[in-house]
Amino acid sequence: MAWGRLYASAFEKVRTRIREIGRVLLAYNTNIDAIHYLDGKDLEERVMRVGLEDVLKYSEELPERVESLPQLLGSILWSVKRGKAAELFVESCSTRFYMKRWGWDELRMGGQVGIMANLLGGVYRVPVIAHVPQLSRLQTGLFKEGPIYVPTVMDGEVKLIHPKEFAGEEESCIHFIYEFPRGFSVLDFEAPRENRFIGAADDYNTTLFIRDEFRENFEEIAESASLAVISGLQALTKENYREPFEIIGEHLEVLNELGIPVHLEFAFTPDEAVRRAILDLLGKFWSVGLNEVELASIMEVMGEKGLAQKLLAHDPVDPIAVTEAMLKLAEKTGIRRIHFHTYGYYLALTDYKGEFVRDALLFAALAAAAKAKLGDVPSINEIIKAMDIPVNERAKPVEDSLMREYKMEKGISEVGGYQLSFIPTKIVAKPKSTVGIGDTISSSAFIGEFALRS
Ligand code: 8BR
Ligand code: 8BR
Ligand code: GLC
Repeated sequence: MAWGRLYASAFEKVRTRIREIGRVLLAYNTNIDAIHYLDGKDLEERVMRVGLEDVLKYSEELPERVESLPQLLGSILWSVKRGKAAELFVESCSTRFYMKRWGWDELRMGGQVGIMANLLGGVYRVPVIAHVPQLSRLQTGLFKEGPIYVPTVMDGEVKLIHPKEFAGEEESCIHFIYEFPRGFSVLDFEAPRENRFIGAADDYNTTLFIRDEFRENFEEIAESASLAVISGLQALTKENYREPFEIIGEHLEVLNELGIPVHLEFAFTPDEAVRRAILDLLGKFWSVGLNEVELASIMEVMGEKGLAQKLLAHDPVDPIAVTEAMLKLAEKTGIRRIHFHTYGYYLALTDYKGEFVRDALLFAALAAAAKAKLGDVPSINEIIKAMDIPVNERAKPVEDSLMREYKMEKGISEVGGYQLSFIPTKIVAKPKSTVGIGDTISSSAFIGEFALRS
């Protein structure tokens, strides 16, 4: 398959049309990511000072939340040991203070909304309205220039302003991101792949706090949008999810009445009750974006344990199992588009047809490669440069298997009345960091698709 040519033409098509899609509404989670690239010797010394035995306990099993230093350091080791991501709420003030003093190498825009706002508004120049739970100086300073707006109420009227123009001074919601490369070693552990542990010193996004301006004027704010992306449900628990879910349900009703397609960015949601509640809500979304761990976690609450296991059994993930799972999810919920991404390839299942679905995935893979390489997507030019990264060889057997099973041609086939679109991605050999690549992929593909429809 001549993927190089398809990549080049998809990019050109999306680029020339991307500004025509109108405004995108982004809600709800925005925070500050304080990125700390771990140093093995430093981490080891800290573990010893806090007490090896206490720390190791948590490297075996994650605590539910971080309330002490052994829990913080143990959770970091849990991630390193497995090469897996994890994110926990940090409750204790003294641990938050410890993380602050430990420091960071870089402050970056964080949260699905923040990352997407900077990418869509700051790079693609697509106007966005973002929900930012707390507008501190530090937070507003991380927004790029461009058509990025937050609603504010002045003299009883809703006004859209760039976050940097926000006059107040609110709290900083800081997520400490402890990143490590593949092969990173500490004590007896060696990381099988690059990843991160996130400690969230944040009382707003973690409970899905929604600002008054948004709650009281949602209809008016939504009316000016043509697309919406919702995210930030992942940190809720069975104790606190009911109230925010009621508001989200109301917001979805407004968006659906206005005919605005809504994408849900599904991040890893440890609480099963919350996952079930999300599943019940999925039918109100046009589209959902997720990775293999997230798809498996949904299959589990749907009672599809065997399929869930299959999704986690192979590397690269078996695309036939993924397709089966996507079909089950689409049929159960009625959602129109499911976008699956994993290391090496993406799949999209849609109840509509056309090459534009695949082309939007290709565009997204270029943006993802730029994000992996630099940690941020600074400009469209950096996305063009990603064209030079070769298409990933690991995806070849995946493509062969889809061609055999579903007679796929040029990345497109028909399965059970749906269109299945596939692309092999570009993989950056030494990524700068791992956080936020998923958001870059999902938002680029979703809005890219609508750019190509317009
Ligand atoms: P990646 O490592 O491929 O990014 O996949 C997400 C992983 O995050 C899953 O394997 C899941 O185990 C882990 N994870 C996250 Br995120 N938060 C977690 C949590 N609070 N508890 C357990 N695992 C978590
Ligand atoms: P999640 O955090 O939602 O799992 O998204 C991460 C996605 O980033 C993966 O599914 C994979 O497609 C992509 N990715 C990763 Br991880 N490392 C990458 C790399 N080095 N180059 C390009 N894409 C990468
Ligand atoms: C989660 C984290 C946030 C990070 C984002 C990246 O929302 O809480 O810190 O920036 O994921 O995807």
